[in-house]
Amino acid sequence: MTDLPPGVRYRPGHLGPDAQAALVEDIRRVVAEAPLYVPVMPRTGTEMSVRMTNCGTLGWVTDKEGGYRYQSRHPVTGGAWPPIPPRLIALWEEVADHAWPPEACLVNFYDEHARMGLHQDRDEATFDAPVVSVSLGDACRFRIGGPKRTDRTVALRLESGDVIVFGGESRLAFHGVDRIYPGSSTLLRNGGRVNLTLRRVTAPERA
Ligand code: MD3
Ligand code: FE
Repeated sequence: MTDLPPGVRYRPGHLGPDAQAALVEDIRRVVAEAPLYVPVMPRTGTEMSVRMTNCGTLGWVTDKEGGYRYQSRHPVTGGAWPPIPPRLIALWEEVADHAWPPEACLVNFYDEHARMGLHQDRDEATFDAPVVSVSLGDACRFRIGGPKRTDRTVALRLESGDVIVFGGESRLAFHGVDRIYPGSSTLLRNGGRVNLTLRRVTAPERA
């Protein structure tokens, strides 16, 4: 097995078929209220190939003028994000090993051509909490390295139902999605891959 960076807790097949199907129904309801939109890179205005939406009190968005940020409203509809479905809150409580609840759940949809370049997640005000990732639908080749862009990377095939927790020193690791494996899952009727990331965005205030 590939050696993963310290701080990564990989749980292949953590979600069984029924749990995966239930999450897909939850996400269909989220997307009905907060439609997938086309995120655009800061400054260049280049469209990303991944389609995105969010649930939670805060959602991650990007556009040409405003750049990468969290905000409480959908950039297209202007409505508040729908709440994080209870079964995702329960999953966080089960695997995150963190005292505070997630504030954001980013929903990434990949069609067969979509990918995500190597990047760090550092738009959050605290890195104390881990990021919890859930893969649904078609498999992908996921790549993760270290805290420097030039660090050696390892690739991993993520399958539907896999859950990964990125905590500790892996929280600032560079990572990306090289490719989707079309037709590798029948979970989504029209194919593609959904990735959910549960995150803490703000630092909890001290008592
Ligand atoms: C490691 N998403 O949304 S999930 C992202 O599959 C993102 O959609 C990918 O990278 C996807 O930012 C990868 C795995 C993941 C997510 C967040 C991380 C790995 C991470 C944050 C820190 C370190
Ligand atoms: Fe990321």
